[in-house]
Amino acid sequence: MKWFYSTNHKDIGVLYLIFGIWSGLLGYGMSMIIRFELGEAGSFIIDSHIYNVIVTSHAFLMIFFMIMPLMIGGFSNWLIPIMVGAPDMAFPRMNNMSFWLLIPSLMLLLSSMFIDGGTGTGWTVYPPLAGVTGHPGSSVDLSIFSLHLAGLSSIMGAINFISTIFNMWVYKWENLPLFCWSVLITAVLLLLSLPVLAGAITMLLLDRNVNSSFFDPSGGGDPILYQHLFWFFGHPEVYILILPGFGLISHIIAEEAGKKEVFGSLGMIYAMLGIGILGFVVWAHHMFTVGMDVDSRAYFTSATMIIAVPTGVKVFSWLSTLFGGRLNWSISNLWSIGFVFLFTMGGLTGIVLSNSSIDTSLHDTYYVVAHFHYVLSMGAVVAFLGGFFHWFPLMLGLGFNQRWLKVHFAVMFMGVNLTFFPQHFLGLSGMPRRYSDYPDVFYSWNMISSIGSNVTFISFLILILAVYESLISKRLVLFSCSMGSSIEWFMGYPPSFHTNEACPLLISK
Ligand code: HAS
Ligand code: CU
Repeated sequence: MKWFYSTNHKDIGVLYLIFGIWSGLLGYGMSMIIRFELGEAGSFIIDSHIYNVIVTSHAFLMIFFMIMPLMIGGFSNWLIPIMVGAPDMAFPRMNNMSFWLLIPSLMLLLSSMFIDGGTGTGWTVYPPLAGVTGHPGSSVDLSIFSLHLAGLSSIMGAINFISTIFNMWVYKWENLPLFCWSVLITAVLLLLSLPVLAGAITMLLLDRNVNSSFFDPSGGGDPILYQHLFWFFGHPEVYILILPGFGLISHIIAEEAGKKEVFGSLGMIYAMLGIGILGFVVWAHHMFTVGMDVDSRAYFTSATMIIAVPTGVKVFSWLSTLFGGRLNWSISNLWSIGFVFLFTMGGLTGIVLSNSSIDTSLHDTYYVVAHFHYVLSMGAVVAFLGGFFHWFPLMLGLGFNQRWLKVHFAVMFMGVNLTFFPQHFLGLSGMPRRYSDYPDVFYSWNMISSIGSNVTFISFLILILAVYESLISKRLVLFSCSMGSSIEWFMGYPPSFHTNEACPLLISK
C-alpha cells in the first residue's frame, strides 16, 4: 500500500523510473519488430496497417511514456527537492496523482492497439487520416483519451515543479543548479504547449464523434489548422524531451571533468531560456510542404536556424568545461561526451532540414527519421543513461562494475550509430518514412540498419546483467566533491526519506 499512497518525492520518483523503463521496454520491443520488418524488402512479417499501428505506438511510448516519465517524473522528482533544499515537492498529493494518471493513460494507449484495427496515424494524428473516414473505429478515440490523461498528468507535474522551485529556492537565481533551471524551463514549456495539444485533439474528437467540422473542408474547416495546433505543441515538445537531459549532462560533466562548475553557467541559463522561447516560434518548419507562402517559409527557416546559436553556446560550454579539466574516463563521463557528439550530429541535420527548399524534398523521408533519432535515441536516451549511471549509486547506495558498463557503452555506441547513420543515406536517396516495404534499391542500408538494431539489443542484455550485478554486489559508494551544484551528494547514500528538514547551507560561490 505504501507505493499507492506515497506522497514522498523519492518514492514517486522511483515509481516513475520503473514505469518509464517498463514502457521503454514495450517501445523498444516495437522498434525491434519495425527493424525486423524492414530488414529486407517486401512486407513480410506484418501488413502495412499493422506496421503503422506499431510505428505510432512506438513513438507514443517512447515520447510520453518513456522519456518524459524518466526525465521529468523520475530524475526531477528525485533530485529537484534535494537540490533546491525542500523537504518534498510543493504539492505532494498532486504529485501522487500525476503519476497514477499515467497508468490508465498507458492502458488506453495499449487498448487502442487491439480495437478496430488500431491507430495507424503516426504520433502526429493528422486528419483526415485520423478522422472518421481514415479511421472509422473507436481506436483513435482511445488514443486521444490516452493523450488527454497523459497531458493532464504532465500539466499537474509542471505546476508542481514550477511551484516547488519558485517557493523553495532562497538563494540567488544564478546559483540555482542547472538541472533545476532546465526542469523549470521544461515545466513552463509543458504548461504553455500541452493545452494547445489538448485543444487540437479534443476538436478532432468532436469532428469524429459529433459531426463538427473543425478540420473538414466540406463543413468549412481546414485540416491545416490541425497541423498548426499540433506543431505549436509538437516543436516545444521536442525541447521538453531534451532540456532535462541538457541539465543532467551539465552536472555530470562538471563533476567528472575535474570537479569544477560548468564553464559559463550563466550563459547556459540564458541559452536554455533562449531555446525555450525560440521553440515556440518555429513550429511551421514541420509543415513546409503544405503550400506555404514564400515569406512564411523564409521566416520559419531563419527563426529555426537561430536556435543553433543558444544550442551552440551549450555545446561549446560543455566542451570548454571538459577542455580545462582533468578528464576522468568514468562511465557517466563517457556517456556525457558521447551525448555531446551524438546530439550535435542530430542538431546539424536539424539545421539542414530547417532550409525550407531542402526540406520540400527531405520531408517525410528517412533523413528526418535519422535526424530525430540522433537527437532523441542518442540525445535524450544517452543523457538518461549517463544520468542513470551517475545517480543510481546515490539512489540505491550501490556502485556499478565499471568495466562491464564500458563494454556496454562500446557495444551500444556501435549499435545505435550502425542503426541510424545509414538512414541519412536512405533519406537522401528518397526513401519515405512510415511504409512497411521499399524498392530493392534501398535494401543494403536497411539491412545494415537492422543489423545495428540487433547489436544494440546485445548491448541491452549486457546492461541488464550489469544492473543485476550491481544490485547483488554490496559495492560501497564513495564521493568526494565540494561544489555548490553537487548538493545532492552531501548526505547518506541513499538519502533519508525527507532529505531537507531545514534550508541547506550553500557551500561554495
Ligand atoms: Fe528537429 C523534425 C529542425 C532539434 C526532434 N525534430 C523533428 C522531428 C523530431 C525532432 C521528433 O526544420 C520529427 C517530427 C515528426 O514526426 O515529423 N530540430 C531542428 C533544428 C533543431 C532541432 C534546427 N529536433 C531537435 C531536438 C529534438 C528534435 C533537440 C528532440 C530531442 N527538426 C527540424 C526540422 C524538422 C525536424 C526542420 C522537420 C523535418 C520534416 O521535414 O519533417 C535545433 O534545435 C538543433 C540545434 C543544434 C545544433 C547542434 C549544436 C550547435 C553547434 C553550433 C554551430 C552550428 C551551426 C550550424 C552554426 C545546430 C555545434 C551550422 C550548420 C551546418 C550544417 C554545419
Ligand atoms: Cu521542430
